[in-house]
Amino acid sequence: MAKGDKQSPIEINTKDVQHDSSLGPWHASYDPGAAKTILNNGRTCRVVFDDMFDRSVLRGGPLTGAYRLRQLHLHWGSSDDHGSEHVIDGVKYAAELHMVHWNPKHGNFAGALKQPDGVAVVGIFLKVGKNPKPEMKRILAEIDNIKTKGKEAPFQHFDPSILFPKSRDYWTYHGSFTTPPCEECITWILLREPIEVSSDQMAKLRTLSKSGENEPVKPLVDNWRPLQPLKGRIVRASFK
Ligand code: SG7
Ligand code: ZN
Repeated sequence: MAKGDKQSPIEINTKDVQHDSSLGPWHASYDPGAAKTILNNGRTCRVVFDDMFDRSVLRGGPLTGAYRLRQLHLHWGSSDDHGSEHVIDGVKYAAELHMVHWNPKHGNFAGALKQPDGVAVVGIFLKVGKNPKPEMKRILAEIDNIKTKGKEAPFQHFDPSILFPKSRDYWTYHGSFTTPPCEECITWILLREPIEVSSDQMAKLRTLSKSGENEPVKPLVDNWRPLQPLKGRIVRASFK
């Protein structure tokens, strides 16, 4: 599937994007009680949510119906000048946060992966700046508890909507997961406005290890997939 026609990530060239006035606003309605654990799987740092019923959902925008929040995770680089998966007009951000939701009309997550409208991922860019978002602190405070591959810690009473930037403007296109087998089941919703983090916060993320507890430390960095060809796809924007 990784060689398909709808792969992610892509570079967004803002001059080629089509404004679509039919694209409405998106709404997240998240239950802080749905957060369960945070873990290091050797490839990323992930927060997992209870998705047994419609507790935390995303609606609107390019989507039909409600999609359930399953997990969020991050991609980052070995230094502040790269790390995001999507690239905007040649600009790479220090990191990219992905909130992964699935369409419950397909029964379960595994079923949703097989459908073109199965999954919706909200992507938020993290930019290094002077006014870091305090909301990232909760996640970063747990890094020391999940240093090595396979470590997991409780992560409860967390509303991930605190991580959204002020503006709800977004770009949207149809693409894939960025890890094998790269199923082409994702409606990407990429937020135009990045959130700010500090260089120290980025450094903290890079202290995670992709090796296990009793193995030599291998820094978990550069967990982003390279850009994939657009192959005629049109990226739409919710804004002018
Ligand atoms: C991260 O990104 C993990 C994966 C995720 C993958 O490596 O969060 O999740 C698990 C359960 O390992 O893959 C199927 C899936 O969610 C790709 O997600 S992404 O396309 O949003 N980057
Ligand atoms: Zn991702």
